[in-house]
Amino acid sequence: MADLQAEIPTVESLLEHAVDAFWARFETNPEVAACAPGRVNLIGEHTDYNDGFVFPMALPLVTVFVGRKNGSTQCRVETLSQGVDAPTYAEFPVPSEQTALKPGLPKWVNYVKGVVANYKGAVPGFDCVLASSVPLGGGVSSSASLEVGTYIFLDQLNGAGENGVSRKEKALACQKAEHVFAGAPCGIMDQFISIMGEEKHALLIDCRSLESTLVPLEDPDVVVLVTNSNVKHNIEASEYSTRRRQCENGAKTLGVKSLRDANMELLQDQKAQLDDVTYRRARHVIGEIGRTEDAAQALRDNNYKLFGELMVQSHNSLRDDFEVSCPELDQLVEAAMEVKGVFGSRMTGGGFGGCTVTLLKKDAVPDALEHIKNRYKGTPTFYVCEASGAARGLTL
Ligand code: GAF
Repeated sequence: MADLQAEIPTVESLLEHAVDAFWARFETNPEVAACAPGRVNLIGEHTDYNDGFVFPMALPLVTVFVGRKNGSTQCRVETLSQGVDAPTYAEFPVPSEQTALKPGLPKWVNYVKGVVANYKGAVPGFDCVLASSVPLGGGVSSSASLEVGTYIFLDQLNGAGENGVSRKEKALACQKAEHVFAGAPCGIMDQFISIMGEEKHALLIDCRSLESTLVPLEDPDVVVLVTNSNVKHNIEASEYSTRRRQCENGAKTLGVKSLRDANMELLQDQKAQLDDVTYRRARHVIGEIGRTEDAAQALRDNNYKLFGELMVQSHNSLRDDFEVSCPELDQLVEAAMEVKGVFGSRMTGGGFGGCTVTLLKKDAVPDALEHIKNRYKGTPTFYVCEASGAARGLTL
């Protein structure tokens, strides 16, 4: 049933909305525009901060920026996103030796401010309006799309081009912004895919070397379904830091730099040295890194059956060993797996709410949506997504 799918606004319609709001707020027209996508991770969860592999794709859900230099030393930003903390308009000074930027309120502007503070180049005073179709708190990287979009918007203000700074460096600057200005000790996956993704491809990222490989994802008979549980349990932030610490402790006890350097043999050998929780955290990460490489190969081989099996193994491991799932995500995955034509399904992102990702035959979509909607106790939102393009400047 096609109408169960959420409509994904086009970049053009978001742009139009932002331009109208810019005029209403600043009584002039914007001169530059940029956008950056959210992402869905197909497999490879909680592996990025363990130097492992991840396998995300960029989504057609994006954050759009329009604006212009304002000739002052102030950055003035309005968001059109629903559900952010008030006020939706904020100002802060261009950073200088005298004025270092600090995080504050409203929270949403910290992502913009953090990137301004970490931008590799001169930041002019600017006026800006942003509009987003990436669901907030949905586990599909609304924050990374905000950060990366800010970076590319600043590039556009400065006359576009790469400005001698590589896309990887930009991703790292955005990750730092999130660490320092949002207090979230995230890995590199979300910023990296937002700035490096490509249409019709998933991206296998080695989070140690930051080398990445594009893998085609364009079979007309197979689709990626993102299902938002529309719940967010607020233990996520503290649990994320706890998981990072547990992984670091596990690696230390195993005598390796990071869990990327461990394997199942070493883990079994050293089992007696680890408490049960650390053992299970390490087992998830070691298994998940292997599954991610295998899944990328399965996709290259068009072996969707194997890919789907790896997705389910990933979900079970995140649920039982890493303990970052929740009843809502488990229910969505179980319901999806009951539908004929579904290859695999799993939670995606940090966990404790947000979205699941499901790989299925295109002609199974109507049954899948109907069945999941009926089985899920909450209200899901469905997005049938194609792998989409990276952050970029837009023409007004
Ligand atoms: C969040 C983080 F931001 C990512 O870096 C990653 O660790 C993910 O959770 C879990 O795989 O999205």
